[in-house]
Amino acid sequence: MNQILSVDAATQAKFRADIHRPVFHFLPPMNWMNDPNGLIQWQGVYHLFYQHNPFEAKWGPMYWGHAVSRDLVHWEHRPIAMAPTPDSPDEDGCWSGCAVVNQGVPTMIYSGNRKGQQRACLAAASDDLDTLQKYAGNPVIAELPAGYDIYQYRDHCVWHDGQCWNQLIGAGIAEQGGTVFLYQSPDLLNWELRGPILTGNMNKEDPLWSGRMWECPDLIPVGEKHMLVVSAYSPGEIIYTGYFLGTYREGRFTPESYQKMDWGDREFYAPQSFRSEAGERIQLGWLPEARPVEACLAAGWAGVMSLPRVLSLRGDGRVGIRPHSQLEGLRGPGARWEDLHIRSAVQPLECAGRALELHVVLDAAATAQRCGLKILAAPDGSEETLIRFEPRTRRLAVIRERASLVEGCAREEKGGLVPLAQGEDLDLRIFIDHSVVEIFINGRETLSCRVYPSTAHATGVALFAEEGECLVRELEVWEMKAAAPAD
Ligand code: DQQ
Repeated sequence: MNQILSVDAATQAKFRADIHRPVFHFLPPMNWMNDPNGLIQWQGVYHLFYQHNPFEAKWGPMYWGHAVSRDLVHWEHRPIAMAPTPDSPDEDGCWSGCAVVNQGVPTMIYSGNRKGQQRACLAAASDDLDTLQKYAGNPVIAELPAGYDIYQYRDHCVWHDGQCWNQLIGAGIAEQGGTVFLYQSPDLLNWELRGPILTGNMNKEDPLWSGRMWECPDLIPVGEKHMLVVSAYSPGEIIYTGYFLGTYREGRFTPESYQKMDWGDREFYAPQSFRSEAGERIQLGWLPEARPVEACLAAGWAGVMSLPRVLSLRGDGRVGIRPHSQLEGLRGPGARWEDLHIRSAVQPLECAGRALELHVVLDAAATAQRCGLKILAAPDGSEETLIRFEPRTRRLAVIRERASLVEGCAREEKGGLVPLAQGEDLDLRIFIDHSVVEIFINGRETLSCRVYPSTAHATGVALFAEEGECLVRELEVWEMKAAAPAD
């Protein structure tokens, strides 16, 4: 498996004709992808590794796919970087992990999967990161934490604090809930358990149920605070990714708040972040499919990477999330409108497409009961996705009831309450990429989900207002250029 997956001409043609396959989001040459892994910028080059089943468009034996980029937008596929080794701790899969630089050597810490048990393993990278050499002494942590009734245990977040290496591992404690264990080490090889930095409560629904275990923990310094990002998991089911905002000190995380990382729930999962050489905190997440497995197998691909997001702590003490500025380089021809008054009507716009960026500024004090945009809309209304705002309640949602005529695609709405300040407009940046809709809401929240319109002409965009009026102060639309490298 030391070659780049070659995609035959017939499959390439099939992918080009596939109206659901994104063109400016990253995805592997073919077959299955899930979590981003080993994110790092090394000697100027961004490296994205990812959970990959190279054999089929469904989850299975996990390999590490690999791609490189100079701008986080145009990615070049590299050979598969890691495969399971028979009779070893990762014989059944190389599961998720992260990258650090150890004495000048980029090094991966990942979960080796053997007979349903995951253990921390190490692999050192060549200078171009194309080759990952597994440590002969794997696993580096052989036993589960003693004294805890562990329900699942895997995934890694590692950093050096100037004195020693710190490693977080996600887990669940039976009858309690998700937890994150802290270990420390002088050399990445010998680890000592320090204990949980935070444990959830699976019997608590408020403010959100946080699942039975936490996958893919990520501790992120933002300003003078920390985000602790965890992906909530329940037996056999991914639920959503949440984050605690609080402070991390001496092995304890003290949360001040907890909320969803993205309102798409399971449709944005297992994100990982890294610090770029320019000092930005960049996060990528997995956008799973929301259609039946059979549809993925027939399509020959499954799983998309989110756009690169920049995280920060804003002046108002909240987390800021914005699309990386490099994405602006993908903008093609555009159009701009100002002060559009929509009165209990649908106003089609002279723009259409499956690869678009829209920027909408809407007066949040509209009298309409519901207003917003229709996208991926067929002229006869048989298929359409609504991005709908209710000024009275401030709820923003993506309505997928009629997004697709195809059976089995997700139809439930995704949404949340936009925490707008007095007099603040609703400000949306919306990225549409075939089956992906990614929305950045007032630079603070995101909503990502998948839609699968089936008709070739379901490309329309319209503004609408129901039972009243709304004012769109500003609307900008750009056609987005394809960023995917030629397969
Ligand atoms: N995916 C990996 C695990 C991780 C899960 C396996 C999250 O390491 O917990 O493919 O999606």
